[in-house]
Amino acid sequence: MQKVVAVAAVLAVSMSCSSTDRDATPPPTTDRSGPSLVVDWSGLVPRPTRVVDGEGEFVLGEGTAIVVDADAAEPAAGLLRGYLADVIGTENDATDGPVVRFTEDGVDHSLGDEGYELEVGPDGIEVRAGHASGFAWAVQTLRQGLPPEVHSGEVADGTTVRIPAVTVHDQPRLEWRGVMLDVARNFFDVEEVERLIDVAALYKLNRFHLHLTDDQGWRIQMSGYPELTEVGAATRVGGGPGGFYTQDQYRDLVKFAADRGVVVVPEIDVPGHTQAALASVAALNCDGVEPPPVATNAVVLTSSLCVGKPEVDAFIESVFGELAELTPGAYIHLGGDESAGTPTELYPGFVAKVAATVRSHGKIPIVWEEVGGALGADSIVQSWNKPEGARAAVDAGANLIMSPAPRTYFDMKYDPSSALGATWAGTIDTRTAYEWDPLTAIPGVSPQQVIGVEAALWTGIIGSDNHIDTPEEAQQLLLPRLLAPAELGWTGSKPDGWTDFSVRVAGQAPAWAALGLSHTADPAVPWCAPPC
Ligand code: TNX
Repeated sequence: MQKVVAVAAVLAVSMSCSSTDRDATPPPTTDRSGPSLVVDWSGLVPRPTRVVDGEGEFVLGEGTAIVVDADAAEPAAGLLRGYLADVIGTENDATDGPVVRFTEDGVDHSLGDEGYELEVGPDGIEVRAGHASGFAWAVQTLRQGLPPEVHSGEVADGTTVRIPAVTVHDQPRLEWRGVMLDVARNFFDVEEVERLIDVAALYKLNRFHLHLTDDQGWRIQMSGYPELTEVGAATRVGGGPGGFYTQDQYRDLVKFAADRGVVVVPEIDVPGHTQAALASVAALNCDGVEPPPVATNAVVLTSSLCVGKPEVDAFIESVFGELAELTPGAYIHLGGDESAGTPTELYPGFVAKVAATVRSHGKIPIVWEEVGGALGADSIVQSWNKPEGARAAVDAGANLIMSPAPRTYFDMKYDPSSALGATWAGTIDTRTAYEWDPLTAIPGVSPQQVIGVEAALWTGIIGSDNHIDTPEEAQQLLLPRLLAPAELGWTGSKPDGWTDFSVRVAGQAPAWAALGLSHTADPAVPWCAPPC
């Protein structure tokens, strides 16, 4: 089925500090009279697998149609339409003129689920992929070049965009490219989370891990236990107001992400990090009488569900069952970290039982490294601190996600002079976040068992009175550093790659400003002087 979804389009694509052609004269290949913008393909983050320059250019403007030949491309084409909304003119159903065409025809199947080809020639743009996520990433490649005016909706009428002919052939190196947001210590509303999911998608990160529960908050509505959000969502670190996602809001978040090629990975952390649950549901405590209050300080406590109690088993079945039902993605994270309050002899059996519950609902269990080899094959272990847990996990047949704190914990300060952030895992500037390789980070672990990399934004700053409670602070801690794991996961790093990478990172700043995103002016990055 062929559908024409758009219309007069002005796609403005301009990249990097060196792109200064905004005010260039109109292109010779068109008689359109408005201003023209020029695309520069050199600054993409992550760098695509292969970019081959072609001859000539495509001039995009009023009258350009977006044609969808593949059902799998509908969400991506819809997004492109949205990105261009402020510059698209009247409806155009004509397919005989210049088009941006989404098609599965002629796709190179070796590109896998996430790969795509983007071919720009004088007559139009063809986007080829075999799956929805490939189309999604192709659109983000196009979008990433949009000049600030287009992101902010400040394009003059009649603008055209000259896109140099190119063929981009692109696919990721690693299947798991994630970012975690701790919404338990500090709550972020749906709009704020969607904004961060959108940033993740812009850099082709394909997993958004929501740390939904902890000592300081329970953030997802559960119909079996309404107390969890009535009591457990009331507050946040520092004692300010809390919040939670209704099931409908959670479904919306998941859909928002899915349309962008991003899978939401929800985490309910058990048996430790559970004081918000213990405060809400008295029966989860061993004494069952006097539950502790929800924590409001940024410390890791020794809370634990009362492992072995039938009420705890019923709770696990209910909340993980409900979460699985709400979550179309393949994964559920069950935490398992820092459970100092759980009797050591009961801990491995308990996490194995929770993992069995997750599997019985058709999902793949993910755990933090403390669980080690307790779950065996068909599980994923997230390594953050000590190599022993990761080694035990791979010995037992599990796969690894690499989140080493000194490289990926973006609640750390950029440098010792940073106002915001912790230092327990050191300081992490963008270069430190870039110059390592997830595949070889743990000696003795085979690269085949490392499925990817994930950055983490914890929002209670351990060992400090300050904490992250505004969206701007979260953005400042993520940008620019988040681009490092994005590049490592998609392209990989070269030992001498920092200079090239850092220039491309610097070139993103105007887009962030236009999108209303804050960032940190990390001195490690060669920011260009405006206008750039
Ligand atoms: C460790 S990593 C934690 C979190 C803290 C974080 C602070 C992990 C599984 N647990 O509970 O918020 O450090 O950096």
